Amino acid sequence: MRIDAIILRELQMPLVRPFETSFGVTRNRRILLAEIQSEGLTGWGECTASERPFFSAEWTDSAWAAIVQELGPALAAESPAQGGECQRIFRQVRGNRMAKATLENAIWDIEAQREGLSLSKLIGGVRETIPCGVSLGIQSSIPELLEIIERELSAGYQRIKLKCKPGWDVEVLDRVRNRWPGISLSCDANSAYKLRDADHLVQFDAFDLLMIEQPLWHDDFYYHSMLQKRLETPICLDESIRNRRDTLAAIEMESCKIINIKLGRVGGFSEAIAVHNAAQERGIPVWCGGMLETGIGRSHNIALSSLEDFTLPGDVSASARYWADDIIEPEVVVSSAGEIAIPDTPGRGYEVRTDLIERLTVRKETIRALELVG
Ligand code: OSB
Ligand code: MG
Repeated sequence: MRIDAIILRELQMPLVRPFETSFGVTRNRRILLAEIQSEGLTGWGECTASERPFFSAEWTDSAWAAIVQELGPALAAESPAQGGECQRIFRQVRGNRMAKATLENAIWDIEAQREGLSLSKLIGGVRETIPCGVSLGIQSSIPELLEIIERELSAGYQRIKLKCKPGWDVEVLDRVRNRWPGISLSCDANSAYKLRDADHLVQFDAFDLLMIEQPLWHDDFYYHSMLQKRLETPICLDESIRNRRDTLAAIEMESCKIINIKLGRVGGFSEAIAVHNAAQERGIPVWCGGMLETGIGRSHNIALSSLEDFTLPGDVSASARYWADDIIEPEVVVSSAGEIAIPDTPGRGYEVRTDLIERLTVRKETIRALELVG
């Protein structure tokens, strides 16, 4: 498969509402999109790096540089027949997994189109719909949060995840659990606590949570294993899991009982599938996380969520929760049963609104295959 061009764009897109986590507030997204042209087909990938290096060391500008200077030229010099070849092509570049995933996922999109398969079918997906949850940012007051939860539950979402941090945790969870005794509820600390907060975190056990996500350090397994011994509530790891080996380490050490898989965080579909398989073989359920993606990243997340071990509702939700105008057509919608139907047309299954993308683009660079002399 000859790579004819890799076009990297940066789009600026305001979120419909700010999203606050324990590490800060996001109001405007800077989205990197890779458009890869190959023998008449076009594949799209989205970079899930955030605007600042707070969730991970990668951020928008580091990913841009990694793609333009290293990964794009390396890919353009090869003719990968499959998304599964990208790891070999990128192996000299350490880390930069979100940048790698941007390109690799676009190659998987092309491969699916060439095979006439939906991306879900290409990767071995077994579902026709995926169960959806929502991730709710930190709000300025508990009544405001309760109102938002009310709205999301009536829209059909199957699980509510609350961002938490010291000062926005026990009281919030208590109020929510009291108001809705039966709902599926979880929380995500994004590393806001230390092991010395274990006595405090034990209080979370009173709220019958599905899980607590990444309570401790972003790069830790050992302290999470010590904390898990003290908690009834299952720990889910997000930030810590970079690849299949991390998955094995975390499971072996009993650092978690559930894993959140994010395509960007693990470096693309190949590694995401490997993480999924490793967890499934060991009886650990997984779910698909989100990084405030546009419809392009969202469509990749939908395909990934069709794998068998994605048994828990993910953070993959409707386009309209994030964007006034999403860049795909149709936009992602969630049924009143809280499900997204997996498209069965070749590739990602959503058209790309190229006119809108062009209007939102603030930076663009074309990376071509090197001309071979002679
Ligand atoms: O930890 O899951 C996270 C958003 C940005 C960075 C980290 C996380 C999140 C979310 C949002 O929880 C999930 C989504 O709705 O896209
Ligand atoms: Mg998380």
